[in-house]
Amino acid sequence: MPETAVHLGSGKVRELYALDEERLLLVASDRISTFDVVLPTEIPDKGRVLTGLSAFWFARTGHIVPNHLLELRDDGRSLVCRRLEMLPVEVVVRGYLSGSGWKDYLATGAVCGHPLPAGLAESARLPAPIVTPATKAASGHDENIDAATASELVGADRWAEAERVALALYAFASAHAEARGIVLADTKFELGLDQEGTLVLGDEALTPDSSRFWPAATYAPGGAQPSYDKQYVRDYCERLGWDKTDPGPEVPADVVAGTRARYVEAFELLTGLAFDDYLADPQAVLR
Ligand code: Q0Z
Repeated sequence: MPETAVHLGSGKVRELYALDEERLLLVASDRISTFDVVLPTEIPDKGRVLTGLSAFWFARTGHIVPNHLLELRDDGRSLVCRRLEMLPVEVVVRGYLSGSGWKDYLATGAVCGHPLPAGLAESARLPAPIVTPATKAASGHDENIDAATASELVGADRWAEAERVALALYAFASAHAEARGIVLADTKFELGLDQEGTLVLGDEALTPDSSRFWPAATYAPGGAQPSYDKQYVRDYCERLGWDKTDPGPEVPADVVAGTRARYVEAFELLTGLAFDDYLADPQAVLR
């Protein structure tokens, strides 16, 4: 009997379906967003790269926290997942000073209530990684909150557990990435509870869409860092002089090819697997 999937929602670049009461299907498209706008041009296999990377990390971090992965489908772009009760707080771990963290630091000398030494440069490595919770605001954008607010939202003990798990995941993944030439500057985890009330890692994890990946070879604090994956697209958009409002521009074939190559390179460096081998047999990433 074929399964019927009920569409539950769309993210900017992903689709979510219900398979039954207990199982969801997460499908990663080849859509790409930049400056918060989804572009009309797709990056071939981008969804497979992100799905393969998520599955790779889920298969290797079960000793830190259980996760929602039940099955990686043979299309290489969809994950069958356990349905969780997601926490209303996103758990961001930052090892470097970038994005909203850098803005917060400039304004207050702290990031989401974590006091930091004076005189840090943009993109500087932090003395130690910090957890900065966020909530999905009504605008759809993430809104940074402090730890006290996160504790109120999920309970102090649960928040302490989420922080501990997120820091352990970041320590594991950032060491793996840095040894392979990729700086994992920061990353966002989405955690949920299973039917027994156990904390479980959900959504996508440690992908370039949920993280900042920087090339280690050119890392230089003192300014913004190029993105490992999206820099060609961003540079093209800047050269065009697009005003960064919807709709975004079509992207030419050479920029698409260069961007696809960067996604594939990140996949191959992090997994140690040839991307063609993933396409031929996605399950290879789980072994
Ligand atoms: C993930 C999202 C997407 C739109 C809900 N295991 C889970 N249990 C319950 N809920 C979720 C998950 Cl992963 C869940 N999202 C984010 C993903 C499209 C929104 F592909 N929303």
